[in-house]
Amino acid sequence: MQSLSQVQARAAALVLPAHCVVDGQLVGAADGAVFDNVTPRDGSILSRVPSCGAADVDRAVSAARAAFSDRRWRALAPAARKKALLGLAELMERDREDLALMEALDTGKPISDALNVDIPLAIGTTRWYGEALDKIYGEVGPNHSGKLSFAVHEPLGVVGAITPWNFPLHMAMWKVAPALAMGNSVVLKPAEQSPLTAMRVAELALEAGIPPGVFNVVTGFGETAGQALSRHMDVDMIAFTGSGAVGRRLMIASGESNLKRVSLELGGKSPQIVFADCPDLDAAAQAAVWGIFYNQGEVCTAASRLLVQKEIKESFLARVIGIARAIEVGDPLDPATRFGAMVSKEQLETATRYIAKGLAEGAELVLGGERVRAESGGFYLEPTIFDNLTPASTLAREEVFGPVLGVLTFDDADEAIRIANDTVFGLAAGLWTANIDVAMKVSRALHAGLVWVNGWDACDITMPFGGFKQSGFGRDRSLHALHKYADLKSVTFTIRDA
Ligand code: TXE
Repeated sequence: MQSLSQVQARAAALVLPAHCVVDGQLVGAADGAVFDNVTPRDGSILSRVPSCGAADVDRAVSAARAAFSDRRWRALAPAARKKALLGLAELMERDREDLALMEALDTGKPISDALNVDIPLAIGTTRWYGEALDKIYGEVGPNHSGKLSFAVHEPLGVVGAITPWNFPLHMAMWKVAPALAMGNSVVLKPAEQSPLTAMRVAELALEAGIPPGVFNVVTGFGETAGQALSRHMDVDMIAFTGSGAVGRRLMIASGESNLKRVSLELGGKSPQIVFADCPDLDAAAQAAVWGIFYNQGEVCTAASRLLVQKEIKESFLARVIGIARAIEVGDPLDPATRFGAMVSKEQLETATRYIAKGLAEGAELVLGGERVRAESGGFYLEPTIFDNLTPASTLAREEVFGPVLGVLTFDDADEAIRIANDTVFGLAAGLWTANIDVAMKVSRALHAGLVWVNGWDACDITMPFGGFKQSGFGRDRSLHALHKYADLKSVTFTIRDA
């Protein structure tokens, strides 16, 4: 897929998945309801997708429960489960171009990102947890000789995963892969904006030999399918990535139903701090630009606040603007595009509202701010930069989840820490300095689950990912994520004299 015409030809020939996967069957909603799946590339209808409700969720949960109860997955030898997950990763690899096309069409992200970032990361996640699952040990307690205690990891049962649209398959596999690795059954409800890759991967899971009922996908809206899953009395856990508003509702739903476990990966207002002694201003400027504009700003760790030390502010901002100005907003299917469409009309309107608010509050618009390519029918917004924010500005406090960067300044490390931590969020933060003492002090003082020094978004599947404060709790990635999908059981033998 080297050129736009080649990609378009592939897209035209692509057979899109049209079904949910429940108990190993490809099914529609029980009442036949469907919704229009719109592509933000041009606003056209891409496909029609089952619009599931409570009855469909109930059916999927029953199938998942039956698969858990008869132990068709969890009782398999770890090597056999590992083989199935690695087999799934192989099939995703085989179909990576199709999956990447679905992702670009569903979300408006550039095909090159879908192909080179999203899908490889989803495959890598699946493989990593497949490889890890037979290396998880329990513990033996330090008992006296009359007792032998051990703690074992027991799968929870039925895990409901509710996932977002910004990295649809990648975020889904962050939850599905470790949940399956620990022996659970899963019901995945992908975001209504981007259901296609989840539907296809559930089909591939069957092909890979994961038994029917173990990995189910129900499509539909948050208010219907998502809510039914979150309130279901036979779901043991909800693993969620999305907005804080829905995160709150999930905790209430848990409290009002069966006290199911909840893990939340929510948004952020992540600061990137550039000190005057930054060791590589070019790299920092690239990171300032792509830290916010990658994936059209629709990233939970987006570096939406740029904090620059006063003495280099003008020169550094000029570099940042220079790089950002050269970004061309393009067709997601063009392999040359690095910046595509926003996921939906609603998301475009939200970002546009925030831009208007920034202007009304007196922030200085220094780049972008306009909708572009409107004639295509798609939802495109220019990379946008506001200078001279104050820590109290709306744009310094609320998550836009779009391509809008706000610039603030600081005098010294203490002020940078104060501004950076002055937020209800705590997902990611970064700093650029050549001074090891400053790097140590600031990295330890930042209230964030992820801190990057002299780089942005610089870690991988091996390290835990998740937030402090209102960015949520529970960790995706790394071995820690496996423990989220298991309970610890202590078993104690009393040893009698033989
Ligand atoms: O998210 P929602 P939306 C943030 C970001 C964005 C805002 C709104 O700030 O601007 O959220 O995006 C399901 N019960 N993030 O509206 O609604 C929904 O169907 C159960 C940050 O798309 O949170 C989808 O599958 N489920 C973020 C998922 O929740 C419900 C990624 C996320 O949708 C539900 C996405 C309900 N009542 C948005 N309502 C990140 N942290 O990366 C919705 N859902």
